[in-house]
Amino acid sequence: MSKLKDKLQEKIEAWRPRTTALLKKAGDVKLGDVTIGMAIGGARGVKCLVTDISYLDPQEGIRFRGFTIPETLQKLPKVPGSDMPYVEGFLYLLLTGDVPTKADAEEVAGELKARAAVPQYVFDVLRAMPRDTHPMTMLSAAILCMQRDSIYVKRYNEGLGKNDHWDPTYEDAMNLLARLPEIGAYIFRMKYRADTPIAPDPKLDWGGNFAHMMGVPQPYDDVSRLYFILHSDHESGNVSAHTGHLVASALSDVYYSASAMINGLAGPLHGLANQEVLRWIQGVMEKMGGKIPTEEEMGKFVWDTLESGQVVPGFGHAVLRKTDPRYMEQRNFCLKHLPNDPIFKYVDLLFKVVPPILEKQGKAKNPWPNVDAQSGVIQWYYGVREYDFYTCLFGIGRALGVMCNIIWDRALGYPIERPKSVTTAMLEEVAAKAEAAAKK
Ligand code: NMX
Ligand code: MLT
Repeated sequence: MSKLKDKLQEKIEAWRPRTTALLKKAGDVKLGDVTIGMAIGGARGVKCLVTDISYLDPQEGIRFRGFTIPETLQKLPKVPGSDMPYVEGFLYLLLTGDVPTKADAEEVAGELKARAAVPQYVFDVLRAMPRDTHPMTMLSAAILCMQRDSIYVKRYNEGLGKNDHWDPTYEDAMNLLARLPEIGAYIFRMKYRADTPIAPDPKLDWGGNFAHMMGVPQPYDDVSRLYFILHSDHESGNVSAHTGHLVASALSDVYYSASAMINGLAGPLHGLANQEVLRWIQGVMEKMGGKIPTEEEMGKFVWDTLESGQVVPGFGHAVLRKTDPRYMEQRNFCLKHLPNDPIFKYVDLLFKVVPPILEKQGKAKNPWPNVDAQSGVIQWYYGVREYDFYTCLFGIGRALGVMCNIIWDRALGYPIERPKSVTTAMLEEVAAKAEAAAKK
């Protein structure tokens, strides 16, 4: 067994009694109420998911295993010669809840390298798709076609005790994570770099190797490490994490789950917003003939977007009620590395102009920017300008969190997810009763 898996087993065995005790002693204790607004409104605010991998506070933003983004970046061991941590060390943190040593991170790096070979049939599937297929469709299909290799399915069919489900899930999850950087970079090079894939370099770490296979020089390796860490997890309720969990709850293996989570991420209200931001900015730039607009001019573009019934991409959030700390971390990166980039100037101008407009319009509950408003500009600056690829980067990062969540779902024996639905007539009846009671 790998050291990480050993450690995880210890953690799981120590954790299980907590879940069992909660269910046994406090299963009937209420967590909150569900209103008609919540039921019609996308289950917003309904507390009915459990995860210990990350927690999102509306005011503070994300904490990974209890650590804020700056704390996470500061505590994790760094790749030699880089400013950024090993993504492998971050995976260790997400899975176990413990901060790894450099040796721990390198051990995980070794484990992932040993699992990294992408089967030839994955490339064959990608090559069989029309070249203008969206890269998220390609990524989803590449993941799905590896389902035939699922160790979980094999072990399940042989007869697997409930307490052991996490073990082959771990094997599948680590195999999938190990292969994702090469699959992502292959799609990029096949589609956008005249079909010139670059072979992996086994000496490099997960993030560094991705940058190498993308063919983008330093400091893109650090950009990749930062990007994957920032996008990894955002508690359980967002569409991608929730989809991964939901599909896995039917005991579908991680390939089915991860492919589905990629499909959810591909929507413009979720991960695809990062390509939409760049598309929107490019449109404004074209209209401005490349010149940086004044605040008034930019304000007019924002109002035009709102008045045409579209959302301003990269702004608003279902949970956050302040600027996303992932936005701030990337903004700090831009201020350090690309302060004079024209697209960064646009993005920064939007930071100034959009929130007061959204407040004035009075619809969005959160007028502040989210992670997607800043992520594209960094990619653009380093030469990755094919913005329909950006959500794949999000997806590769998000797989880290989703895989950790599914392993723990299995470890704690979470059941198949099955919330209850009601009809509109039932809601009307509840509403009428509440109105009558209020009149008494
Ligand atoms: N531009 C214009 N209108 C907005 C925006 C925005 N950026 N954000 C929210 N609204 C509208 C929203 O469409 C809704 O309108 P209506 O009542 O006509 O249906 C109203 O404000 C209330 O929405 P909220 O409750 O504030 O937001 P909700 O929780 O429903 O949705 C988002 C959250 C993130 C989907 C929404 O803010 C949005 O569409 N933002 C733009 C797209 C985006 O940046 N998505 C990426 C989110 C982060 N991620 O990576 O996933
Ligand atoms: C995410 O990272 O998943 C997005 O910010 C969306 C969310 O948390 O709802």
